[in-house]
Amino acid sequence: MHTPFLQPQHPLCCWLFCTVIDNYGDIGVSWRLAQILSRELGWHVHLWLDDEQSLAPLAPPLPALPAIHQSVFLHRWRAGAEAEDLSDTPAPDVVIETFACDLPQAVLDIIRTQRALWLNWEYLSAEDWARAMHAKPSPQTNGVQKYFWLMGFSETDGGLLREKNFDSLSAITDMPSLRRQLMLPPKNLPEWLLFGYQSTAWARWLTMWLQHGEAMRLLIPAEPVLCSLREAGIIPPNALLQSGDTYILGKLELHRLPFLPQHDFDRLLALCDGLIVRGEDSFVRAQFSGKPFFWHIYPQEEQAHHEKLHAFWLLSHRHFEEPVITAHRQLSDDLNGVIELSEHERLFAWQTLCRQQQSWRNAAESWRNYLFSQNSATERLANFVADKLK
Ligand code: TRH
Repeated sequence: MHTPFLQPQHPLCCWLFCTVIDNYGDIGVSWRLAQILSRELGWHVHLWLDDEQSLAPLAPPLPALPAIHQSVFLHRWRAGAEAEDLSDTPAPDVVIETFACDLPQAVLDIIRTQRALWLNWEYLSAEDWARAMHAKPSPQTNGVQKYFWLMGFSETDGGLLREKNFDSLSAITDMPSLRRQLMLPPKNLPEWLLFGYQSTAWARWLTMWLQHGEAMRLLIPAEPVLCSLREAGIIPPNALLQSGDTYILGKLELHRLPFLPQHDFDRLLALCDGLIVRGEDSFVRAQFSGKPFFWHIYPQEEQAHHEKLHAFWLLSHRHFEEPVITAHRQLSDDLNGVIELSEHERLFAWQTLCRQQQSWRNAAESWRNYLFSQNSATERLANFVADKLK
């Protein structure tokens, strides 16, 4: 159920700090959050980055820092050590550290003296503990409370980052030009996006698709999947090195995609018939697309990601029917190394999903509609901040 969100009398100033661990997820979530806070809530957003090069492919062309870029003020910092431009930046009403990054002492002092609202924007999880921790305060050594913000999939957690104009962001108004941007030929085959991590599972899944025997175009935007296929000897070392390259394997057409700016990413998902996504942000966007998808989850120590994977699908599978649930769960576990199916089991599960593809599509749409019936993360945040700062 949507509840209206509260607008403050004057634009709030928000300081946002991001540490890039690896890949595009940390910066991808921080950038999306910064953009929505600025464009939709009208906040003045200052984002400190420790690795601006990771933002460059998501938001080109990136100017030299400090700079205002696409309505966000960008600055440099080194986690735990120093943040540039502090004295030239208006004092914050709200400070958000994404994924528990380590703020420098000068910033901690400003939070205390300004009595800024301080949040730790955590990784997304469907697990019960995440819902229980959401919006809970944790007292810090500088005498200030820090609140946990835990995004999630229900009414009682931190919600998901979703733009008000999601429909126009994802709408394909000019298909030929989008396909040109993606260096793709005209559509004549079912197309699946493969955006995942390095894994031996890719070779097994290619074998599965070859055995299935139906023509498919596999769209591959990043190196890890290709590295895995080269290492397994499925494709030669010199295949698919450049964007736009194609490699034919039986009835499969493998296509190397260029990396798109983040505001075009939803259109790529909308163009596909099915998706394999990873990490956090692409995982959420796949859900918003309403397309059949698998989640290649970010691997954690001691296989902690297996529980996270299962917690999500347990929730989402409530919108699915048998036999799609069983086939989908088996393949998801196989892709993520929870189990290893035999060739026969894997093929059988895929064929089940193909036979039931309408049911699978309906389930994906139903899950999307359930998510869209809720307030977004930033609508919830606006209410939380209005309440805490009153
Ligand atoms: O890149 P990711 O794997 O990122 C992460 C990090 O590894 C992080 O450390 C980890 O904690 C986290 O996952 C769970 O996956 P993610 O989150 O999906 O981020 C990818 C971003 O890249 C997302 O914002 C979409 C964007 N993107 C584009 O903008 N254009 C593209 O062409 C592609 C393929 C992706």
